[in-house]
Amino acid sequence: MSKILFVLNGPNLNALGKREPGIYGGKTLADIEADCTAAGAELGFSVDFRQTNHEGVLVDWLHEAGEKSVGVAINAGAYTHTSIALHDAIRAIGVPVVEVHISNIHAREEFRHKSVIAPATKGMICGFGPHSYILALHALKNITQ
Ligand code: CA2
Repeated sequence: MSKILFVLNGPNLNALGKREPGIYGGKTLADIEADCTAAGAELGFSVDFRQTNHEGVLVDWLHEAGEKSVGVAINAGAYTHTSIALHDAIRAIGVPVVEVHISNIHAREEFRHKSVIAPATKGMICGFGPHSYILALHALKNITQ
């Protein structure tokens, strides 16, 4: 049976492909899920892909990932910039977490430059559009070998 990777998505990512294509591209979250499922299978992983608009649900899913998965890719959306609860949850679990962003957060508004979860993660991939997710899966393959 394949090892499981969780790919977790935070607030407003369910709107991808419907607005702001100039920043986030034209793919929907369902398109990104299909790409992650296919790339994960090639890397030998089963991908559990989820989205929520609620901070506490992301905390619960991180804890679940700590029990059921070998690693996590997370795009925490705007909670990236605010959530000490997510920082603590990432620290609390024993599996590696890779932070993902579609846009280059450092090239945008100043309030997006700081990620409060980044110090708790193995690393961050940002700025490559939806391909950032695929790069994160490759990073997780590399660090979970
Ligand atoms: O670049 C990323 O992946 C972000 O995590 C996306 C978040 C943003 O708050 C972060 O700073 C960077 C936004 C999620 C999607 O928001 C949308 C807004 C309008 C239309 C479609 C999506």
